[in-house]
Amino acid sequence: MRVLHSSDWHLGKKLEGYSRIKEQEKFIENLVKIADGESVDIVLIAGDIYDVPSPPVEAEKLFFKGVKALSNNGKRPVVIISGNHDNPEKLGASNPLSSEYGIIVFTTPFEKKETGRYGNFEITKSTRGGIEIEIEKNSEKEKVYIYALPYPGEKALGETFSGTQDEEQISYSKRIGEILTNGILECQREIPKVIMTHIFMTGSICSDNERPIELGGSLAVNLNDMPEVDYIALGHIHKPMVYKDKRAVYSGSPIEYRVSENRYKKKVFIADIKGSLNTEIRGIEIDNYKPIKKYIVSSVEEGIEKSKELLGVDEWIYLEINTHRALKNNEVREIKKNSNIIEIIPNIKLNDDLAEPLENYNEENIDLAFNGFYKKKYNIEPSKEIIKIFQRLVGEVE
Ligand SMILES: [Mn+2]
Repeated sequence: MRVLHSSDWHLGKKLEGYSRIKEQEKFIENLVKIADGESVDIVLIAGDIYDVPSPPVEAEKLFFKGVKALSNNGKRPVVIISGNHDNPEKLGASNPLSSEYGIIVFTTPFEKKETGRYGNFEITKSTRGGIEIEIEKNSEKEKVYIYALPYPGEKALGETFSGTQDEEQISYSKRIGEILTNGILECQREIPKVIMTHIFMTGSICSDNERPIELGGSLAVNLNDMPEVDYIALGHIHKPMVYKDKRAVYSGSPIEYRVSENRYKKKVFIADIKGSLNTEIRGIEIDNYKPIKKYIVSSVEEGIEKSKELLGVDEWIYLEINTHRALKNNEVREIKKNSNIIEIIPNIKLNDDLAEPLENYNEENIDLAFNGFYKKKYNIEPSKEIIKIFQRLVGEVE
């Protein structure tokens, strides 16, 4: 049985206010091609479908269109869980319609699904949080048990964890391990078993030497507390990661959502599940439709040059400018003629030692004093707007 695993789509997510929907559309198109081209039997999407609880309409449209295409009109089961970014009720609202297409959305922990026909396949058995799916492949029937645990935060679980930070951490990890182990034990048949959940997991990675970044304050689950199953489809971390020993995989987000994510390739994963813990896992690299780049230049002039040089280059650009003075409005406008420059980061090295304390001046010449102070500090005359703001602050104009 061949499973396609993706997560953390964050549909509707913006970058510095700029929409990413076009890139997200391209990804979904690509994903459908992969599902068809690889003759995938089941698609798993492990949470954070949307970026915010009330996503924009274009994001919802893309989701509906995308999962319908992935389901191949009900021939291919698509199983979805909610992540910490999703509004569970909103995500599940389409269930009565989507189940006709074989799209199954788990929104809260321990949800029990109805057995029966979904699209062109059947849920032959269901438990609290688990489903046994029967599909037909090459005129033979195959079964898989999927235990789905949507984002198990304290609120969703209806449980709180207390004690010292370490104790809290340990009891959370043990509890999630217990829920997953019990969930898997509910299926007593000798069929492949799959877990999908949206958690922050810690543990060693065998495919490379990198370890997941520690997220301050987040409750994490230790890999050792996870049960042995044929595949664990994880969501939450944006970097693809494979925990070989436990056949646990973070597919990661499909497109770069921050400049820090541009150091590695984005992926989706294919798992060939043969049963008895024999699973072949491989990542498929996703095209980078519009990379996020950061350029650092050493003067305002060089910044303007760079902006011209990058005109028409399809990248999201952060331009960091090392300078001894503030940028003038016309310079900002010049740079922003390149609409791909989404943020200018002026790194101003101020002449702090030159600045005299403002209290040396009296009220009569305070404008003059401000002018002098600003000039010394930023090496340019303050603009009219800046003077106006200053005057408003000292209460001279309304
Ligand atoms: Mn998440």
